[in-house]
Amino acid sequence: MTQIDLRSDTVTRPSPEMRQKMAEAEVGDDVYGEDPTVNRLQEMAAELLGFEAGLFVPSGSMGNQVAIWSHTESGQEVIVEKQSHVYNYELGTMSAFSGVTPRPIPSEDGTLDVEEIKKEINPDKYYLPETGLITLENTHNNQGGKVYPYEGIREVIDFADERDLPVHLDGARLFNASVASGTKPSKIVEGFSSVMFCLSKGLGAPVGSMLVGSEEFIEKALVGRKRFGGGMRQVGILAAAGIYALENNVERLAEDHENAEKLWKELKELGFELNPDPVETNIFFARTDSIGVNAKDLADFLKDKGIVIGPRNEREIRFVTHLDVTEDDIDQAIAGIKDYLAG
Ligand code: TLP
Repeated sequence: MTQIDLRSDTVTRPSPEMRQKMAEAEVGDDVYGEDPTVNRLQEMAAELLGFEAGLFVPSGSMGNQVAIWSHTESGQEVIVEKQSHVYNYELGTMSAFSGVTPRPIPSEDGTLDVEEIKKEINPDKYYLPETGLITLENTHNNQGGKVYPYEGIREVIDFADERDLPVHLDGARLFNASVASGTKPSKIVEGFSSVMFCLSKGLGAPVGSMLVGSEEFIEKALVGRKRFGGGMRQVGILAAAGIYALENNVERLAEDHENAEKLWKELKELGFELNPDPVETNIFFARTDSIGVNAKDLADFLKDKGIVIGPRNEREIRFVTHLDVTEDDIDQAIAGIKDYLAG
């Protein structure tokens, strides 16, 4: 039975057309910088976002962590939003591998208030840790795919410029933010010191993320990637999937957003408490205790119908749409949830 998988946009499978491009890819040893397909993808990503250079990395986590390693020195602090992926789901790697401490700032909606950032930067005293980097996340996973407002980004970047601080963007779902807001990706990322975005989420590639920045930054990141065990060889077969994804799967993210909205509206009518309200991109969270439903029981019920959802605990489910979920699949998921509630 084919499954309707609403757990994450990481579950997408490469399409026959993408596989064809992968099979035909020209390859070489990328540790020697000799894989023409990887080189093409790196140039393409850099150009698309308005940066000097790009680097293909195996995962989003590695991209973020290589960026942190490249921007900071051991003993420094990194300002992060408290619900961010770099802080919560990357296993303390910034401390383990880069020797830096995260300085988390809580927020209502995943965006950082510049006044709060100011408070978290230590005065210039030799016995206090120095801030080495600020990271932002757009769209924000733990806030249900919320788009970081453009003005909010500018405020953080202007402040960081004044203090001569680098700012890294975890843009795992940058293209979702771009499509939802109608803002070019290169405009969203203007002024950042580095950006990571994922090819293997909504864009539908099987593996891989990109890091972009200045030439100097990417030279350093190349060392970091090798040190973290991410130097890859004839990896053009994966880069070809990334090129295909960038050429074919960006604009269609709008369909994922429409599907998420359809599901969101139905669940709202059924009485689920939803975050964000309204839904902005391809992710949202549904509180099931608001209607007396156990999220895990609902997940078990739907699984038997070939619908896979991701309860975080007994009270909350994350729903994510992506290119392997059609409008018809959404209708089936809604029907399944209604069946559960009726029974
Ligand atoms: N997110 C995954 C899980 O790790 C939670 C998902 O299913 O959403 N930044 C952001 C904002 C992410 O959401 C993720 C992955 C990453 C970085 C890391 O990417 P990978 O999984 O490629 O290391």
